[in-house]
Amino acid sequence: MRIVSLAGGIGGARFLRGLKAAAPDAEITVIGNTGDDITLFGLRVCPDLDTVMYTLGSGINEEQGWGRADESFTVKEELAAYEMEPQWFGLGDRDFATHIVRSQMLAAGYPLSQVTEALCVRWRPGVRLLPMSDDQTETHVVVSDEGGRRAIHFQEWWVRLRASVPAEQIVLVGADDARPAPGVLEAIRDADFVILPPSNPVVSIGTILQIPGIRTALEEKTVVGVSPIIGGAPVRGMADACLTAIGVSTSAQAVLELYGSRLVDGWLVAEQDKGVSLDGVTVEARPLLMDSPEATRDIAAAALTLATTLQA
Ligand code: FO1
Repeated sequence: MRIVSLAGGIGGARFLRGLKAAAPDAEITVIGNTGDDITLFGLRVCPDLDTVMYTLGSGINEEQGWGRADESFTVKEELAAYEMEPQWFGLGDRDFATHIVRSQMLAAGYPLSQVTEALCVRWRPGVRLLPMSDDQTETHVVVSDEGGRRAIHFQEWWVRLRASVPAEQIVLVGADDARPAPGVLEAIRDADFVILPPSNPVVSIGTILQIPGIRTALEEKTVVGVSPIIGGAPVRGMADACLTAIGVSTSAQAVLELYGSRLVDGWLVAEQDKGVSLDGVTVEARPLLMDSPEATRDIAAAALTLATTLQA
């Protein structure tokens, strides 16, 4: 069985762990969001790719859902001693090694997809991890505060401001000129079906869908999504702030309509959202809290069962 899954940050990576447990013999290709990527201290940081790689490779800081386990922050402290900015992004010593290897390979001319493949030789995530594109794109957020109206990097809005300042616009810079990374369209074409994890529908899944060609390719496939919103609130993260920024209400119904029935064939919602419906989409209600590996595996298994049913 060949499965393709679009993944963003913490929720997506955790869901993928359940997907692997639910389909241990499947060939899983993960198309990772790179809109969160940022260059810091001359190093290219790819948060969503690293979160998937570390989570599935058992190197993740489990409580945080990002960064490495058993971390130390000596380099970060030394950079702060030199009054280097930014100091609001927590890069750990072990994590720095990943960004040094990645930056060295990128500087040598390797595309991000080959760099990611090389990093995964060590981490062995048990899935094929592809960046959505080898072309550099970045999510920037337009805000107005005492500094006036300006665009800031998504990470500054997300980490330094904790999305406390309304995002007037969320823009994927470079989207129009970006091409799907090698293997992305082929993986979608060859997949038995596609699963959309409960990742952020705007800055993770939504970002991947903005790469020209990806949404069109997905519309040809059987796609089952898992709602990231339970009972009007995101389970984790700040998807509500992102949805508000694009004028979409924070509900399982609104996210399903955002994705649309051309893209999504099946939609898993939590029991309190069982009234959700959209023509052309099979909606199924079940517990959606990924509060244990078993619960996560069961949610992924339900998505696979629904996809198999719809495929028939
Ligand atoms: N998130 C935070 O809330 N605070 C941080 O200091 C932080 C550092 C960080 C370093 C490396 C990395 O891969 C991720 C990091 N994140 C941090 C998470 C990151 O902002 C999010 O994982 C994604 O960009 C959104 O899903």
